[in-house]
Amino acid sequence: MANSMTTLFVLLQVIILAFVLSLANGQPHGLKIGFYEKTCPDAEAIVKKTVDQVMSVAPSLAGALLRLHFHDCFVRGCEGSVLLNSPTHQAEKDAIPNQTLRGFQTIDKVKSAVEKECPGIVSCADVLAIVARDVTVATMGPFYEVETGRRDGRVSNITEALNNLIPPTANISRLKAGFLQKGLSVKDLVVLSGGHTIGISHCSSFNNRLYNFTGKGDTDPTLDPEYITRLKIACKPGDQNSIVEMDPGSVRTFDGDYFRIVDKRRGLFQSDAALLDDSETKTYVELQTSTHGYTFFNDFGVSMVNMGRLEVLTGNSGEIRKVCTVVN
Ligand code: HEM
Ligand SMILES: *[C@@H]1O[C@H](CO)[C@@H](O)[C@H](O)[C@H]1NC(C)=O
Ligand SMILES: *[C@@H]1O[C@H](CO)[C@@H](O)[C@H](O)[C@H]1NC(C)=O
Ligand SMILES: *[C@@H]1O[C@H](CO)[C@@H](O)[C@H](O)[C@H]1NC(C)=O
Ligand SMILES: CC(=O)N[C@H]1CO[C@H](CO)[C@@H](O)[C@@H]1O
Repeated sequence: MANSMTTLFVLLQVIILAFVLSLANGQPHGLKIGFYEKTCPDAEAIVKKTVDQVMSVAPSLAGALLRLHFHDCFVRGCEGSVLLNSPTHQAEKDAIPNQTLRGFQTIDKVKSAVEKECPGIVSCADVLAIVARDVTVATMGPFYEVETGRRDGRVSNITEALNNLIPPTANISRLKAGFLQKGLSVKDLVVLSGGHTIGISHCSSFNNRLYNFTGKGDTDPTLDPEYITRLKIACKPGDQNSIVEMDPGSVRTFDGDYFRIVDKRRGLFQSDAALLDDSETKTYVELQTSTHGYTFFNDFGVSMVNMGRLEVLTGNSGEIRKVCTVVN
């Protein structure tokens, strides 16, 4: 009796030790680099090949594809729910912030290519994460290893998208709260905002800053007046649909320009300009404009991995969707 108690006790200690070690390894989320090494060794190569093909004919999709991973992760975690169609128009896709999402067909194309090689193995959530990295690299941004092993969710809810996606009108407290609520840091906020170095925006996302900022027909005083004049040419009053480049002139190059732009008070959204309203984010922005303090490329990979861990489904949770737009 005493003997078996001792055995049990030792066993318990071993289990606790193993658990503590697994935490120390930084893998409590259950993801790892090279998750498909044995089950689908070419998965990442197939994704990259398809992304490169798409980039060669439609380079303007780079930004859209990076943004999809962000919108996926912030609503219910990185589990592919942003991709689901809803016959009743109540899915995340149907929410206002998602009406400007693009690139869904590219994800379907990548997923089909992967399915052809290894049916039912690679999740749509992982496809989004790998594609986000590959478009970053394709636009000359940093390479970082993507952790994989995510599984796909079965729910997509319009209200959750509205509640979790931060609007471009957000001030710094709202931005910080939105990221902290997800377990991401203020540094992740400023670093990941640098994703706005590629891609476009519709006038609807910042029109208020140009024409009727406080309801008095005024402009946003924090936006460079010369830049306002330029933006007004591209975006007439009430214009929702025209598009502008967020990093004019290098919209297809992933570089550190974003921080120079924000520093010059030419960040397109209030949420970009807001990064100058907090000492930590402001210091980061300013450091990135100098050569000695430039760490953005490294930081971006780290923060993307952090974002890619949000509320992931692993093990036996969720499923591996066959087609990304519908649950199995
Ligand atoms: C911090 C909060 C954020 C806000 C408020 C925000 C807001 C926006 C808005 C309003 C647009 C323009 C949509 C349109 O009108 O077409 C946009 C585009 C974009 N965002 Fe963000 N964003 C945020 C964070 C991020 C993050 C974390 C990433 C990725 C790391 C990201 C990557 C992009 C990219 C690449 C585009 C260009 C999309 C395209 O070319 O279609 N954003 N964002
Ligand atoms: C969607 O999410 C909201 C907010 O969390 C919740 O109140 C609502 O019941 C959900 N809708 C469905 C259909 O599950
Ligand atoms: C920031 O925005 C939130 C709502 O999004 C508002 O409650 C808060 O008062 C604002 N803070 C400042 C300092 O303007
Ligand atoms: C500006 O906003 C105010 C208050 O919301 C509104 O009454 C007014 O009609 C708007 N002006 C224009 C030109 O849209
Ligand atoms: C990309 C996408 O699915 N956009 C949808 C956003 O929501 C509107 C309104 O529900 C739909 O018409 C769009 O197709």
